[in-house]
Amino acid sequence: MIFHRLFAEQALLPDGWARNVLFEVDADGFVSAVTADSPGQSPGEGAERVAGPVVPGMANLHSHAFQRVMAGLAEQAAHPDDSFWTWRELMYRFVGRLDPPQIEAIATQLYVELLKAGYTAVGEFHYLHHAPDGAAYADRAETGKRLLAAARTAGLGITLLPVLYGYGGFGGQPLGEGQRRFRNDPEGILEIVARLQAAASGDPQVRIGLAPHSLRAVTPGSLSEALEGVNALDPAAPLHIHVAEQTKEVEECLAWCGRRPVAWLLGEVAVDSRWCLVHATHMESSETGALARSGAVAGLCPTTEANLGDGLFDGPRFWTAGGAWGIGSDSHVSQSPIEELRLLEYGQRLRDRRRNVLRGTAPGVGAELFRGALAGGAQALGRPLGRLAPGSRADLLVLDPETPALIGLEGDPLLDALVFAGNVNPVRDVAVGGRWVVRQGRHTAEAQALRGFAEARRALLA
Ligand code: NGQ
Ligand code: ZN
Repeated sequence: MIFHRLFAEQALLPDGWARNVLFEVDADGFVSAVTADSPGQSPGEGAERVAGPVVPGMANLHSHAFQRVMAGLAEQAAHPDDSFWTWRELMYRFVGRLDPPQIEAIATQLYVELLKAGYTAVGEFHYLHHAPDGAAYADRAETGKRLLAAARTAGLGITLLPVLYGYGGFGGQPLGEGQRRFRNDPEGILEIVARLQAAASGDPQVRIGLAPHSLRAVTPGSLSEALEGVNALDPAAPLHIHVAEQTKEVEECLAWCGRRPVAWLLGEVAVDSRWCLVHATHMESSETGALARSGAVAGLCPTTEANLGDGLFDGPRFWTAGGAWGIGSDSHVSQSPIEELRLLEYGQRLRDRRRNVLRGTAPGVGAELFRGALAGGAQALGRPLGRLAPGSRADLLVLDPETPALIGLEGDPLLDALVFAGNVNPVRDVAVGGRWVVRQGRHTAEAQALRGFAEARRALLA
């Protein structure tokens, strides 16, 4: 049954830009048909003519939603050696104060913002499972369900990745005080996965995966036990892990096993296209090539990696090797896919003192970045996203044809301008599963979401 027909004068389809495109969307929010060069100026009856060029919605493959409430609050110099690790201490202090309704309120605000900026799906890397004293809630999946509720309220697609977090460092070191809320053994996290799968069953907007937090937070035994368990529940479940974000992690991994984190992971675990390796900042060239060949997605989070002083990904080598990649907003110092893509390229330019570094087959660098992040993001989230074709989700953006950055442009040059000059948000309307969630830059739930967020922020600052 056709639920909705949309007509766009210009749209980015899997094979390239097309004109006069008629999209048909079914009642479950999947694209059921796409017809380019649809006859005449008056398309088939009942079609809604959209106001500007249409592109697929962007995937945000890495989010810790609760960190939205502390974005911007960790920018005061405290020690001469402020670092990722001192930021993490501050983050643990915020974590200790949040209750489930606040977690939901913060996530709702974040998800509304992500939609307005052009993300239509998120990968939620969720480790804040338990009460502040470390005790499990009556429903072990309580906080995960809060995130599903926030995504539903906002209308955002979600791949929820419950996190296995068992240890405080390599070799099974005990957890610190600030990490008590994260703690699960394989059995505990698999129960959460199963409960969330049941809660999400039949919902095409939701997918459940699993995320070992990092090699710091698991042992080889707990990792393989959790992977076996999740494969029994869903053999295609997306698998995400933080890896090699900081040089200290690389040093500690070398001290523990004599190998670097990415090398260890690729050598000991069957890493394939189901996997997303988040950050993968510090790799030797052999690791970069091997990661690209594994088929896994590199989950790049440029604004957070810059904010936390991580380092720069070796883009040229990974691009040459044909690696898959996508973007995430991680700690949410930015909610804009444009800013992530731009900073990804700018970091490479600043390091290499060259221009147009992350190039693909087509000349446009912005277009290459936009397309690459659509494909890798869809892969990492394990949902049919990122392409406007039959069988995929009808998640799309209508760009504002009146925004100065885009005026007079079409096709790939429009994407170049979007990425490198889209400073005023050029996203006008957003549909997820064929339903409008943002119209003329406004989300229907934005006022309510902001009130909930303001309350949570006030409570945290009190
Ligand atoms: C996180 N964030 O899990 O929120 C981490 C910090 C850690 C980033 N890596 C904590 N950006 O890695 O131990
Ligand atoms: Zn992260």
